[in-house]
Amino acid sequence: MITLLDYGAGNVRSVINGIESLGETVKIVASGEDILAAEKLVFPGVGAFGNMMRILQDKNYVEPLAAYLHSNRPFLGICLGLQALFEHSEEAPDIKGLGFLAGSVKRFAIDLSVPHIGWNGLNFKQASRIFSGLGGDEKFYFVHSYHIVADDVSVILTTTDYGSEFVSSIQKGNIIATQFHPEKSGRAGLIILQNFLNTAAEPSHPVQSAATTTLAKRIIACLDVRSNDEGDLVVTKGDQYDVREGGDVRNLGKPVELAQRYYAEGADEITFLNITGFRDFPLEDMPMLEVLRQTSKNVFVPLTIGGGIRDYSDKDGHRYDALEVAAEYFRSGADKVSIGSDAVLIAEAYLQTGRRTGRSSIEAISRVYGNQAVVVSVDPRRVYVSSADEVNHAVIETDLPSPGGERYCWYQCTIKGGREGRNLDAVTLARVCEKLGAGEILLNCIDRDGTNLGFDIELINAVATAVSIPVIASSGAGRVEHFHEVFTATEAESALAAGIFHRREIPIAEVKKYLDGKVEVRR
Ligand code: 1PR
Repeated sequence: MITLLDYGAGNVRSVINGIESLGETVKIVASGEDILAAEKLVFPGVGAFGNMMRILQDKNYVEPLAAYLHSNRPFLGICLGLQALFEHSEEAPDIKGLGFLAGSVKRFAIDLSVPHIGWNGLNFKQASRIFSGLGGDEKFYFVHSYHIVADDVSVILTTTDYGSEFVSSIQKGNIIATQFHPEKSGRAGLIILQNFLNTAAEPSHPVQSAATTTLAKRIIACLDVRSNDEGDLVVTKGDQYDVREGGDVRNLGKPVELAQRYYAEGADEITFLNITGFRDFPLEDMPMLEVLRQTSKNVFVPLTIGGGIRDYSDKDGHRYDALEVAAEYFRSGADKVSIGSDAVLIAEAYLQTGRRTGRSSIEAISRVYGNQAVVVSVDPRRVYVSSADEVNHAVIETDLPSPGGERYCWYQCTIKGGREGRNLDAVTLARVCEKLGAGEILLNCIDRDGTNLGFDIELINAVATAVSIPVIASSGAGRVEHFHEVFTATEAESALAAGIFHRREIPIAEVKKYLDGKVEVRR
């Protein structure tokens, strides 16, 4: 029996699913006594440091946790569950950590995208039982803006390189903690979980073959989901966002089955977009929540869900806020939520008043769950103009002039799945959303969607150079070379595709095989 400390701030379902997939049962902590009575305790910290410590204090968990740690019974901290062990964090300078280990938590001060999101390797500094069976070159999933600085270097198990070298796991006796998420790190992550559960596993000291670790470019499979006319939830796919063919919604398969297939084929992440979420209220859309629950049972890579994340009043006048919608998604197995239409409206309001309200979905969700949990999905369309100063938008000079010869364009944001164009450009939207707390930009392109013509490199460059958060390039992938192009001609951290994977035109493994040796990928 594994005791799991869930303080209600994120996706612990994946940790439970990971442990259960290894044949163990999980008991969720309901009181301080449960912590004191635990035989093996797992603490998956999610969200923001200050919020986490406040909840631990309010629930009177701090003392039992300290007592458990000092008893040296098996403990596995994950992500914030590692950071909590230290004295304080720059993320919440006035709030004390557990102080079990000397040191602090600092924000990345580097010239790279922050958060550090994605699959990176480990430099092994000493042996541990949790490494038993690893080869040394495996990559693990990270998502964080802060990292620990341990005063006592003897506790450091591994480091990882991202701009500079930071500590990615520690061990002191039976107290083990990782900055990466084993429950989101595919097969290699499950090996670590298994070794933690098996306290008799032999210590092992793998050796990484390269001198430093490198963050991999991510390949993301995207599933656009909606109900078809028969009422079945299906994966569909549009051509420039038109998902109907001969009047019917295109049906490319079942969401859970396809997600499982992409996990098995090596997808680094899976994104579900509930494409009619803007008109249906997601909390009434139980099938979509069920898709997440079922998928997260045996898909151990990050899951993002988008569609309909906004404040909402139902027909009886009951008001729900976006945070409640997101919370339900996280509880059902999502690691990140993606906000589309609402982000455009939020940015417009911000630009009008110049003020943050603190109440927008982006701000509210990032405050509780951390910036890394908030993706902004952008649905832009190219608009040509004849000169750079014709409009008050971020205009670029394009190598792809309009049929009429116009050499300038801007990218107009749309809402409601491309149905409504707004007076806002994608570059400004991305900048404002970063300021308000978004951790990642999912950059679609209506012109390229479903065309197989390749990613819109000009759009991606315009946005990626304007923000410091990671950008996911999306729309238009048709050949393996397109992935190479987007990773070498832009600063995109990941590339997302749908049609070529659904139609089995190019398997994910073939994309990775082509990129291997040219661009860092997870094998
Ligand atoms: O506005 O917060 O409710 O979110 C709705 C979400 O649904 C948004 O993220 C929006 O992008 C998405 N969406 C809405 N309508 C459509 C549609 O297709 N009619 N899907 C739609 C957009 C997602 C793309 C696609 C890539 C790759 N499609 O990410 O997967 O273009 O396709 P490809 O590789 O086949 O070219 P809200």
